[in-house]
Amino acid sequence: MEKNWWKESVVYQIYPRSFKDSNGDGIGDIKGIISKLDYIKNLGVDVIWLSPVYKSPNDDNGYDISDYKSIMDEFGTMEDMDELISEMHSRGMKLMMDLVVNHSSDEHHWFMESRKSKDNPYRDYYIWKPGKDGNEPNNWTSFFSGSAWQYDEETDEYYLHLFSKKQPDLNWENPRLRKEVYDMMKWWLDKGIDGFRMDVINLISKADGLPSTSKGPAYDWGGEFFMNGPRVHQYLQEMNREVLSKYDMMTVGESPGASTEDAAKYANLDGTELNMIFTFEHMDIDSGPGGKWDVKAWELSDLKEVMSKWQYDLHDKAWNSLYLNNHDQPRMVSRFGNDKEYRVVSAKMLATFLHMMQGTPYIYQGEELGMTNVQFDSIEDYKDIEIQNMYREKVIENGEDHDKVMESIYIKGRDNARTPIQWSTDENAGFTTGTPWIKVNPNYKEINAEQVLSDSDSIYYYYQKLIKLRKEYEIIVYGKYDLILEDHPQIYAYTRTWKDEKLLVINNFSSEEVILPLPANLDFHTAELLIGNYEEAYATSLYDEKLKPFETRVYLFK
Ligand code: ISL
Ligand code: CA
Repeated sequence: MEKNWWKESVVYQIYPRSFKDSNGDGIGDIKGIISKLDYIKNLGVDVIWLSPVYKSPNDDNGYDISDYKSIMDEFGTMEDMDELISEMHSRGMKLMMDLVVNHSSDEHHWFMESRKSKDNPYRDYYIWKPGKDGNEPNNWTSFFSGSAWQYDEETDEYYLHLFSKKQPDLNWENPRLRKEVYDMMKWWLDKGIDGFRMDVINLISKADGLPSTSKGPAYDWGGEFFMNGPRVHQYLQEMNREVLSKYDMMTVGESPGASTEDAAKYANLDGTELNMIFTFEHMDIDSGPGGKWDVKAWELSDLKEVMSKWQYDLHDKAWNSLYLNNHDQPRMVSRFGNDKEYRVVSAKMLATFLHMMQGTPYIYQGEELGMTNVQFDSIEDYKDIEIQNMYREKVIENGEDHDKVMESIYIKGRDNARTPIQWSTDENAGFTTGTPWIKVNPNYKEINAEQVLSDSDSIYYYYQKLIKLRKEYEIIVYGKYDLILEDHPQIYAYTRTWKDEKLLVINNFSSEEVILPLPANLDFHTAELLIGNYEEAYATSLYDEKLKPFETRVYLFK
């Protein structure tokens, strides 16, 4: 397999609004990030993915961009941005920016022009349609509840918005729009950034004629008509020829609804499209047929099946990204581990479980502290547009039970990931001297950066060790994955194989002690314990066949 720096890297994601406030206005900013670069660098990460910092009215916290070439006032200035780039580069870190080009803000000047008249030169930058029999052009719902269409009086037509009505979808069929996007990308790359994380990039090509689903006229999820649409590969290959291939850079495409067959094209090893994509399949194992808010308990067997499928199907064909949480997902320790008694050990186990797979690992800010989900009493305390729209639709418009909906928000809401980073035991967790834009998780006195930095056995230092191992052992990056103990109800174990080496990764996903059935085909006399989350494991041997609650161990066989 070809070696590439982006396969060997570890990425740290920053959601700037919640990271660190430098001026007391309660909103994280670029200067705040700069003040914490050493903290990130010391983890050993190579790349920072920065969620959007562009000019934005913040309907969706910066994922609604009104000017791609300037910086949001709350976050700072273009000078701050240039300083961030050079401070990162001087520390040997690379910067991956967020590219949000499935849609823009309705306050972008392209859209303000576009809505003026049907013959405006910018009209075709967006997707406009006349209504059908007094209704929307089709029955699609948006990701953020309600119709995906908004009526505009000015020209008596509707525009498409797969997300909020302040996020009109850009029309990728228009070659002028595509060229504008490519030029903007080059402008940032020429400034010195090192890559792009591409927001919902697999939604950019919509099916011809924008048909309603079979459920029509009732509103319905129209994903089949815009996820992995007819010309998406054509556009990405064009983007690759025009932009990506001209730079030594890294790309990851966020791709809800992409299968491993789709991924084999998007992230093919020939490099004609992207380096890797973010899959959502493992994020769906705790959703019922009703979608995200139809919460159900997840099963280890489902996690094994999904993760293994991506490992096997992409092997030698494409490259995986590895993540268990981000700014849109609940905190991983609350979702897949145990955020009470076993918070620290289970956070370390999950980290090991993920980082030892084949792919590029992503750490979401606060993960290295073992930050947890949050429960606000009042719906008013939630800031996320997805949560607010869903609550309004379900409880206020459809009379669903308030408590039940709040419970689903506690488990799945995006604001779980967006509470301010807990830096210290100071007021507001040291995030701001003012009033934070969203409430701080009340557990900050116990869970914070000050604490992990002063405890050599902390989650932070465990990540440092994990990342260091990745730099030492090629097998961790390139080894082939194989699932073992497939039917075990508590243990998720797998091997990696590279040249004549083998890695054995054992994870107990339960809060009970479990007997470890040792695989007979491995010669344990030659095994070396590379990392584990219980001190005792180092004193004993693999023959000590009991695994403690959430225990993880990684053995190397030579
Ligand atoms: O957050 C989700 C789970 O409910 C997803 O549906 C999410 O909206 C989807 O993955 C797209 O996410 C990306 O684009 C959105 C933005 O709100 C998210 O923050 C971003 O990651 C629109 O730009
Ligand atoms: Ca600020």
